Amino acid sequence: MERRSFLKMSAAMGCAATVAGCNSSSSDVDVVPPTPPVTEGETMNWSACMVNCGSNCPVKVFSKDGVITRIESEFTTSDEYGNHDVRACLRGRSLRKRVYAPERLKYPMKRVGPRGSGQFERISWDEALDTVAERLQGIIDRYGNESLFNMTGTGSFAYFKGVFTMPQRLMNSIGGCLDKYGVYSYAQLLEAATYTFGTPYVGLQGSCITQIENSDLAVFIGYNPSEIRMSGSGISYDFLNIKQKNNLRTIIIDPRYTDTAVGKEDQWLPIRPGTDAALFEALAYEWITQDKVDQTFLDKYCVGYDEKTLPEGVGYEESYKSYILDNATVDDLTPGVNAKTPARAASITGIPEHTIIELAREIAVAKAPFIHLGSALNRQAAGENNMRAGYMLSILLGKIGLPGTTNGGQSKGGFFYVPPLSAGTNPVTKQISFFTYLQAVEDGKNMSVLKDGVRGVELDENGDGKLGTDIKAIVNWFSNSMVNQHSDVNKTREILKDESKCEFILMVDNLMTESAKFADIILPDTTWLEDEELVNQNNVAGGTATLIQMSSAIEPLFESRHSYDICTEIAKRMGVEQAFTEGKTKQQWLNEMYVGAQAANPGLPDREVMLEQGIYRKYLPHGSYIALKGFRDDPETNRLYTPSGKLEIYSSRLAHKARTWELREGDVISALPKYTPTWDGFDDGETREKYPLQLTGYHTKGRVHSSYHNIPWLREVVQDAVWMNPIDAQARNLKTGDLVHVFNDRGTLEVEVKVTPRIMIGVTALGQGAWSRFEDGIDKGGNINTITSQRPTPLSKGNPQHTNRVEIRRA
Ligand SMILES: Nc1nc2c(c(=O)[nH]1)N[C@H]1C(S)=C(S)[C@@H](COP(=O)(O)OP(=O)(O)OC[C@H]3O[C@@H](n4cnc5c(=O)[nH]c(N)nc54)[C@H](O)[C@@H]3O)O[C@H]1N2
Ligand SMILES: Nc1nc2c(c(=O)[nH]1)N[C@H]1C(S)=C(S)[C@@H](COP(=O)(O)OP(=O)(O)OC[C@H]3O[C@@H](n4cnc5c(=O)[nH]c(N)nc54)[C@H](O)[C@@H]3O)O[C@H]1N2
Ligand code: SF4
Ligand SMILES: [Mo]
Repeated sequence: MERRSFLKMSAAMGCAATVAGCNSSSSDVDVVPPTPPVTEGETMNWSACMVNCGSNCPVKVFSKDGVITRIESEFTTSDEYGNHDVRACLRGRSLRKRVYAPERLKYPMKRVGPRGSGQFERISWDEALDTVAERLQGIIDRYGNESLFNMTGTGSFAYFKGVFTMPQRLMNSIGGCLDKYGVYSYAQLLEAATYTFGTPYVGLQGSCITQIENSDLAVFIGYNPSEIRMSGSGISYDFLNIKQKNNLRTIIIDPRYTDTAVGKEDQWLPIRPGTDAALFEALAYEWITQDKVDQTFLDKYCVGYDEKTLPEGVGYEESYKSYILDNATVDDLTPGVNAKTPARAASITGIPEHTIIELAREIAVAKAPFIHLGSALNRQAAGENNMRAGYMLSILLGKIGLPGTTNGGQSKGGFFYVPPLSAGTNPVTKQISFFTYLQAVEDGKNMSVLKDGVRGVELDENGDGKLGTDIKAIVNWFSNSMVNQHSDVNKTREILKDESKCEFILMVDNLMTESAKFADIILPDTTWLEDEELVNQNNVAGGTATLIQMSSAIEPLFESRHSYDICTEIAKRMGVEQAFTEGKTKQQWLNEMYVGAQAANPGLPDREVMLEQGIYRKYLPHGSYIALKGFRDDPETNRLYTPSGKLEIYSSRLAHKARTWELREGDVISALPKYTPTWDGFDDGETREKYPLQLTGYHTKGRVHSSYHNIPWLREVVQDAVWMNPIDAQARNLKTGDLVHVFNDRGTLEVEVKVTPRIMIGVTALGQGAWSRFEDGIDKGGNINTITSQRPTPLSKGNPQHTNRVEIRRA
């Protein structure tokens, strides 16, 4: 995000975004900010925005008489690239509105009407905490700890009161809870990376975005940093600066002409959602038939490209090369009728054949193509195969582990380590995929390894085993995923309404969300601006690493309490206070964390100094990472964690799963990465008749998931509307601003339509995260999850939330 637009945007929102006090520092390290401008009687505290966008931007919070008066962003540097401020985006700058929102939870409450009716009554903290402890203990006594589920969301990316720490520590202290694997962001790509590169993390450790300095071609596929990594330490800022400086050629492949593209791209290739793997196969076809693949690299570093590196007993016809060419023997290289030609890809993807041929040529001649696959590709019905097929691009050309290249993983940035509060160990080993939690509420007992991807259970001679337990209680912290952010809201509501299934639901949040309405007990937590924390940006943000020492700007509002105190009180009532607190106060833990951060980051000033200074910042403190460089340099010493130690194009482990797993009709697990047509996909003839439009989701700059949706400023700045091509709109007699119904068999939502050539014909798109608001069965809040499906993906059992078909008509 460019500085000027930041200022414009904040001005539009009435923020006092002055550049006052902007004095430059001679070095790019450890900048000490000038004394902030404080008016008579006002105090200033450093705080941060801690939603899950990857940035955790610092903000200055001004207050007077215990009331927040304004929020400002960081303005302390020369602002030259590399020594630039980590400025908050439009959302962080509206934080005051979040603290004082009318939806703010004020007191503990208990449900008084039917579950989901939204009827609650104020109760005392003692009554609320006693009830929580009694209900959890009762359920543990009756069904065991494995019937508890911790629905952790991503609402607070801190290391003390944070998504991976405090609630799980409480759960572990009381004997554990049913474990889960996967996350909404990356479930399918973590699996794809595991089979290709050996560990899930490699999928999250693409090269540092600043490697584009050394690249001559950036290809962003389903990747839109200008909206999803927006801050001063966000990837889009690095991208824009380096692109401008080096005139870096950029190709964007996305059904939408995105903010990353607008006016900056060299080429935009609109593609039908869910069909990227077909495009990748056509590129492979071009490279193989024109002898552009790096055969030496494929022979030395990979398994399964051709007959030379296939596992023993596997014939050439099962190699990647044979799959692409559709030929049966090594010697006959004439492509068969099922060869993965550009003409075939054109009919699937909607990208013209000659454009695909030209794209193949351009990537092949680039010295260092930086090919970034966005996680949008993984949030699809065949997400695992989309990602594995995409990893093939860098692999086939041998453009991996070299300056200017990446491995298709999520781009990293700069990063300071903060030792988190330990969550401890979960005594329960049984795991389900996070996305199948409602199945576990309905009939967890019968969920199995081979059918549902259950892990950590005892196996029979066939390698199968049952979960043997249902979820009976759900605790929610930092999360709106129980209802709003999960697929198929109507179905979710029906299942959760039934108190005989899930018997107890606890919600700890700041706001009365759609998920909170389904709680039995609601507890109000403090907000970030009332908390003290030491936080960093997490490492999918940009090149500038930051640490922020937050301090409480105001006293906790109403009766809200910090999660540490809430957890301690619950632990006390359940007889495990010592296990949870280890006898330490909140302040002692925070002090300890600070000492740990200092040990990990020599040069970090003392805490007292940081309380004044707020930010500790450095551009690329650990240099600019190149994905898989170690492996490239020395593949023997730095073997990958795959069974072969190499990049596995052909995976024997997947071949085994393909034979043994019980899949739903149409689902595919394959040893090789393959384009697989899916339910509700472009080529799903069954639903295409009834629902002619594809609908994909995206992460909009108007909010982060459901966070910030309730800020009227942001609703004015970013229109919530379903994007539609003028040709599709004309056929339906619609114009921009018309209120429409978007529907399929799962539900109906109401939003405005935005008619724009920025989206391809036959495809529509809606920003995810709007708060559902049902009236007469129609979601007038416009939440895309009213029409998404709970059907899990084949391998990771993850969320296919970008795969949808709908019809749209005037409301
Ligand atoms: N402002 C904002 N920023 C965020 C978030 C947010 O909610 N709001 N969420 C954060 C989180 S937790 C995450 S996981 C990341 C998500 O990051 P991503 O998953 O990368 O983000 P998306 O917006 O879902 O998708 C990126 C782009 O892919 C396009 N797309 C959709 N389907 C397809 C497809 O099939 N093929 C291709 N080629 N393109 C497709 C979309 O139009 C969009 O422009 O963003 C993070 N940043
Ligand atoms: N259709 C569709 N659905 C999606 C996606 C998609 O692309 N399409 N994206 C998915 C992805 S990638 C993700 S990561 C998930 C995100 O889904 P969630 O992790 O549920 O994220 P949010 O919706 O931001 O909800 C965070 C909640 O945390 C609360 N919170 C914030 N700070 C605090 C605090 O200090 N204390 C407490 N107790 N609570 C706090 C907020 O008020 C909010 O209710 O959504 C997923 N859902
Ligand atoms: S939403 Fe992200 S980019 Fe915006 S202020 Fe918050 S942390 Fe920064
Ligand atoms: Mo995410």
